[in-house]
Amino acid sequence: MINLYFWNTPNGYKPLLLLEEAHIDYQLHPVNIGAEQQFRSEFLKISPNNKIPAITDTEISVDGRPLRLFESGAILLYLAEKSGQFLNTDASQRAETLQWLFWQVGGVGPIFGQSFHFSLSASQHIDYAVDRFVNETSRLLSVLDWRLNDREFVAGNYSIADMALYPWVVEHPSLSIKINDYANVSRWLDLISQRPTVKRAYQIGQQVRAAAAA
Ligand SMILES: N[C@@H](CCC(=O)N[C@@H](CS)C(=O)NCC(=O)O)C(=O)O
Repeated sequence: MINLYFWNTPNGYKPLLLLEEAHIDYQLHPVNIGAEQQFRSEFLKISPNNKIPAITDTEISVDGRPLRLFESGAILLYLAEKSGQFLNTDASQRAETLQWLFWQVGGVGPIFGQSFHFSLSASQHIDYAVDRFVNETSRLLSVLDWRLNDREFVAGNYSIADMALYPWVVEHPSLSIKINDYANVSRWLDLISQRPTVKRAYQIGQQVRAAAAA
């Protein structure tokens, strides 16, 4: 069984989308990062970088303990290989999927993250920082829009590359970005948001947040 250490943030949703979609047996463990639970010693043993998401796999023993993994890209890759789903085994399609997965973890995640930070939560408003990160976010959306021009999903069928990108891109309303300028991205967002497993993952995330607030 997989234990998922989760909070309802874009990075948290990535493995939840895959666990739901692949019907993998899992148990969810909320880690309220707003309440600094990511710094608890038990969690740091699993995720020494003090960030969600993280997983353990009780079916795989490493040094006598369940396998522990942090970093959302590594988790997606591990779970896709474990389940044999959402990562094409054909060498060229697999490479393309991983290319877009790495593009997300190395580019979209950090840049969107800084855009949200400087637009919404920084203690001071810094025009330079907002412009720099929102402009780069727009450029990344143009790249995604180009990629989606002649295809439904980022690489072949719905894959871990889409699952990595969707939770970040779907947060666009918080930024001063006009998503209608990216018609292919808009279509892709609509398509993914209609998947029952995606709806379910977001319901679970909202329930986790609501339970913590109660
Ligand atoms: N590169 C990491 C980033 C994870 C990350 O930034 N997680 C955030 C939530 S989206 C977090 O746990 N922040 C808590 C903290 O920094 O203390 C990944 O892809 O898993």
